[in-house]
Amino acid sequence: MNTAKVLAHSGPFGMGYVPRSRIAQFCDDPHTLALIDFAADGEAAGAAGFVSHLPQLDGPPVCEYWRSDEPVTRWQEGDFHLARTSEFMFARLSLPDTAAAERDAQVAYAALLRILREGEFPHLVRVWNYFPRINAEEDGRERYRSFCVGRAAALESLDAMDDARLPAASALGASGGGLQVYALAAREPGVQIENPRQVSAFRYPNDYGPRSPSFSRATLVRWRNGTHFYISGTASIVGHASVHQSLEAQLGETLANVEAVVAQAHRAEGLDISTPDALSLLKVYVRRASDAGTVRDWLRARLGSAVPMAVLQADVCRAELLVEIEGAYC
Ligand code: 3EB
Repeated sequence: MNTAKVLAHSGPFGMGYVPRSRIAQFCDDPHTLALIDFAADGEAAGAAGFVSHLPQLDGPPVCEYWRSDEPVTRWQEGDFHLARTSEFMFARLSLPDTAAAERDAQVAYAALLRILREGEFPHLVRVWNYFPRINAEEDGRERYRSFCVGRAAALESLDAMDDARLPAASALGASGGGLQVYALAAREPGVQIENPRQVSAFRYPNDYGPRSPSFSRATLVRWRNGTHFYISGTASIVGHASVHQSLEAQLGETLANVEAVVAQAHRAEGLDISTPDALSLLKVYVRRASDAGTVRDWLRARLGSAVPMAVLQADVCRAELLVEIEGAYC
């Protein structure tokens, strides 16, 4: 397989999807930064592999593959699996499943920040958060809202709650595992990009939970050899309100939001792409598995066939939302 082409990129690493049947060759390659198997039967073995419990719904099975130009140094610290190069650090953590979403988030973020600071990569630029039963009630509150409380408490206690430094993020409900967090961190902060169509999530009113979600809509990172752009999970939200009930209308609004954030980065920071069809990677989360084909066809009709895409089953963090899209340019 021509991974050079699959992972054509600028900056210190590339991201792409590779057929699951071909991952053996990457498992213990020192350039493999991350190998993410979405399915639960855990083929992504090797030091860099892990399973995200987000079943893939479209096409032949793929794994998400991150390849570093520099060989990575890998180690473990407590529950954390860590990898670094001279320029960035990648951390991941899986906790056991619990009935304590708030505490888990607090523990995970406090430990994550400490480890990143010790490693001298104190600035989170992109974070993924997955945990089961995200919309279920626990101690009288939706688990997602409790997660937001715990995350905010940890960031605050470590003096990392500066709005302008919050990373891009995704937070979705998985079909198994406990809290899983994986994160990319840098020596310098990324440039936060917000979406002019949406209220910043860190300013959501408390109708959506006692602590607003601690993330930015996107971050732009100027690495030594090129710029990356990381777009948070993006849904059918205008202002701070969820809009539309139908899948197609939600898709339209979601894509308009992704377009807006790419255009904003182009305008404000000179990102060299201005539309989402030029992204390097899209990940699409659908709540109902039966929507996968419709969503894929709808997106292909608008974005063409160039952008690599995977459609995964996941619960979006507001119960009324059916679809969420994240992306990266690298
Ligand atoms: C939203 O726009 C949809 O809590 O980390 C998207 C991305 C969402 C990240 C998070 C939540 C998070 O509010 C939900």
